[in-house]
Amino acid sequence: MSKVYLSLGSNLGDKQRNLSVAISEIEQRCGKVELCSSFYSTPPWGFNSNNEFVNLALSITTTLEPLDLLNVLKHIEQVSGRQQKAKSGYEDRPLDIDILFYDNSIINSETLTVPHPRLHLRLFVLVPMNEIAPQLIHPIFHKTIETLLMECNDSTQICKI
Ligand code: PH2
Ligand code: MG
Ligand code: MG
Repeated sequence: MSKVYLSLGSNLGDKQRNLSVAISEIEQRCGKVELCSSFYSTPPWGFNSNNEFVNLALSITTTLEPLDLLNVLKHIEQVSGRQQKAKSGYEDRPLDIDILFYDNSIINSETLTVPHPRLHLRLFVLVPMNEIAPQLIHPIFHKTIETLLMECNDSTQICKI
C-alpha cells in the first residue's frame, strides 16, 4: 500500500462541485482518501486568466503503481470535461489532478515526474499541503512542507473558502 499526496485544482464551471465529484471518483477508483485540506481560492499562477482557481490537497492510500494511478487520474480529468492539454503553457480547466508525492519515490519518466517539479514554488500547493502534512519531508530537498512554505517566494493572495 502506498501513500500518495495529490493537488486538485479547478477554474472553470462549478469549481467546488468539480472538486467534490473528483474526490469521490478518486475514492472509488484509486483508494481511500485519508486527509483532505480546506478549499482555497487562488489566483492563476504562471498564466493570465480572469478565472480564479479553487485548489486543495489530499492524501490517499492506494495499491495502484504510479503510472497506473496517473492514467486513472487522467481519466477522471477527462470525464470532468477537460479537453486535451494545450501544446504549450497553462490554460483554464474544469479539473486538474497532479501527483505531488508517491511514498518517498523519485520518479523521472517521460510522462510522470515525482515529486512534482514545481510544488515548492507554488503557494496554492504548499498552503493546502501544510494543512494536512506540515512535517512531510520532500525526498529531494530534504525539507519539510512547513520549511518549503516559509522559504517560498510566491506572493500570491490565497484564501480559505
Ligand atoms: N495549475 C496550473 C497552473 N497555474 N494556478 C492556480 N492558482 N492553481 C492551479 O491549480 C494551477 C495554476 C497548472 O496545472
Ligand atoms: Mg497542474
Ligand atoms: Mg496536471
